[in-house]
Amino acid sequence: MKELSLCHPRFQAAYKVIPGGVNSPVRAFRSVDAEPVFAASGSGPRFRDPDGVEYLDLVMSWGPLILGHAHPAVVSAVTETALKGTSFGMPTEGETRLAEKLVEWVPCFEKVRLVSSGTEATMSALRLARGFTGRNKLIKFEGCYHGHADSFLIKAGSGALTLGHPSSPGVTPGAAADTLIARYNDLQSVEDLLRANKGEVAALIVEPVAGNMGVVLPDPGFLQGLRDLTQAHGTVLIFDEVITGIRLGKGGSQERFGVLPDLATMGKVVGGGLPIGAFGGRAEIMDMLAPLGPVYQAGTLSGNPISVAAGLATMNELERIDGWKILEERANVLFNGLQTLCNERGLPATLNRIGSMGTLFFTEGPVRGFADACKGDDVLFRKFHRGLLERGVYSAPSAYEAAFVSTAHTPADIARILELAREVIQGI
Ligand code: KE4
Repeated sequence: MKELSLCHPRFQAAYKVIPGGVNSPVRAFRSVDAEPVFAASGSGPRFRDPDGVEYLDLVMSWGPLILGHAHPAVVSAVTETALKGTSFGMPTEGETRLAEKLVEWVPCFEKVRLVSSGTEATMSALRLARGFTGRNKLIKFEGCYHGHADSFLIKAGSGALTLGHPSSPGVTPGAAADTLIARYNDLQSVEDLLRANKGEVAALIVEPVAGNMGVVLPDPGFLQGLRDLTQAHGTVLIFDEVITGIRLGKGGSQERFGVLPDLATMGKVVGGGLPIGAFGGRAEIMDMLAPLGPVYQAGTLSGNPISVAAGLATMNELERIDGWKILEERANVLFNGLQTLCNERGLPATLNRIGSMGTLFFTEGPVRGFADACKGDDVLFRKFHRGLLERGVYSAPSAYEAAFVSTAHTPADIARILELAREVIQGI
């Protein structure tokens, strides 16, 4: 059993100079009454903390590490590229190659622009939709998270929800007034907002598979319903595929569910663990972007050669090994196993999953939206999280996040995780 630190000097040192000791709030372990685990090195499905303690990782940097930590193909691409320079502020051919691959893989991408984070991708896509339509308002869904730009921090998910501030102070009333909130899997709530704000809604942004209230799947017909409603109202439909892009397949959710948005945003896997974001869609809309059009968007490190190399290496390797087949097989065993263990123990538990992402909610199902997700038993969640952590399995320190399987998680690793989870669940 791992001795969890209560006030480790390394956390004290971080806490003195970094707010909360972390550079992103969801890492803070605040909702699980513990101090964050520090990482020192990673390899495959595992990482070690600075004391050399090893963990099996089910967070995988919140999604980017679909091939596992320090995959040789990614490390060599990064190393070779860095030796030739790290940034130029000029076009490079690698950016063209990554853009070409994204346009080839992602159904709605006629053109794509690379940026440095998912937040940059979503905020830029929203500005573009507003510029294209000449409208101001945005519809988002309660519990969905699209990064930390002002317009999105209204009833947001992920860390904002975890820490109890789904609507952040500092967002002006003006910004907040332009953000309308609908309920996930409730088309009527969307239609009501579109009718009440006729001709004023520039964009509707949705996680086609929600990952930030925990994993919540779209009901059959929900995404197509959004497509039809936004089409009828001249509203730009944005799929936020920062989590699902590439992870759910070459074409992400739009391919899996056969629904074509006007724009889509990506991040995480596209950079293979390096800082990246991307947004793309119909050329008619994308060509509104400077320098072609009047909608301004820019970035010193946009299309950074090293992030691009890591992303290309990741996508090429996934294609070479048919990574999605491996992910599906391994995730099936893990997620079905966890549900079975909870059922055998008689715990109220619902495991929502698609492909290699999933969330165990400690509540009776179905979990179809934000209100359901919030019914999860917090005490059970904390016991489960801590029990796994003490046994060397690192899962998300928040009930509103996803577990991610990588191609590096072998069948033996999955079996080991289930063996340890059985111990925890039997002890709850
Ligand atoms: P980033 O700016 O963190 O690269 O991406 C923002 C973002 C946008 N859209 C979706 C659907 C996202 O899930 C995210 C970021 N995800 C969170 C975890 N679910 C990042 C982890 C963190 O905030 O530290």
